[in-house]
Amino acid sequence: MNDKLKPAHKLDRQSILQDAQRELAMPSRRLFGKQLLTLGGLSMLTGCSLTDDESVNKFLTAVSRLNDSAQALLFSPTQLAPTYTEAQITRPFPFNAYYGIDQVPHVDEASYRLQLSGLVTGKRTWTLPELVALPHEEQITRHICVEGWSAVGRWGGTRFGDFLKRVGADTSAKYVGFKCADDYYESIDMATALHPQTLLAFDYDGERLPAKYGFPMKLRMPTKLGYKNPKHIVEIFVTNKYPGGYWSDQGYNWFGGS
Ligand SMILES: Nc1nc2c(c(=O)[nH]1)N[C@H]1C(S)=C(S)[C@@H](COP(=O)(O)O)O[C@H]1N2
Ligand SMILES: [Mo]
Repeated sequence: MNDKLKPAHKLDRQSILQDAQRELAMPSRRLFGKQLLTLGGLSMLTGCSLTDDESVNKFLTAVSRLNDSAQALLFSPTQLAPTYTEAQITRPFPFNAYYGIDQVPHVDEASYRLQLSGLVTGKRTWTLPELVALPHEEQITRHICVEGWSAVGRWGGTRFGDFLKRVGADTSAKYVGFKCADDYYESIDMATALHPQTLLAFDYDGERLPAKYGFPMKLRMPTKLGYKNPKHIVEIFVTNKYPGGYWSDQGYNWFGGS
């Protein structure tokens, strides 16, 4: 990771440092935040998979000893998260949200329009059929939730970086933010937005995303923890002003790498 120091890396380091500073202001979150920052970074680096509580705990212990600068070095936007086989998919895949499954928002497909705003030249709206017709990819990856579970799932959709370029997003901007059909909101660094495994996902396991997993679309990032992956996206914006997120505004680590 020392050989490809692109501007995107520098941006990420800034985000990481910003995070670290935010955490210093929240002593109760200090250790927790550090753990979140590099759990997956370390697993990718060592090529180990986090398959059970014991391996996760070992990683957490190791990670908590690292200082912030070492953590910043662990993240690489060009490093790929592990992928899995069909047979490894967790069935049934868990549902999670800040509310119960009976309160999942139901978005009407016919009237649905995705809004784009901020530093984007193509400010038109998109219908779901138009989005689904974009070049398609599938991924089988592990979703890791800070609540202590992880699960392997299969998502299909279009590469988010390609979509951003298609709509004329300023990819030198710092952040991409998301507004959702529930009260959820999230934002990510541009390097992660452009990561090849970051998908604007319309499908789960070969079928259109069911409501519980984020209909009509979610952002799927195997390089980020579960809460960084917004479901029920209704608006995407590009900005240089830190937008925060539903959980990070309550003290969770913003970078949220898995
Ligand atoms: N809109 C929205 N997106 C969300 C959430 C939410 O409550 N609302 N919860 C997050 C959290 S904490 C997790 S673990 C995953 C759960 O996704 P799943 O239901 O597909 O497992 O969605 C994330 N994205
Ligand atoms: Mo989560």
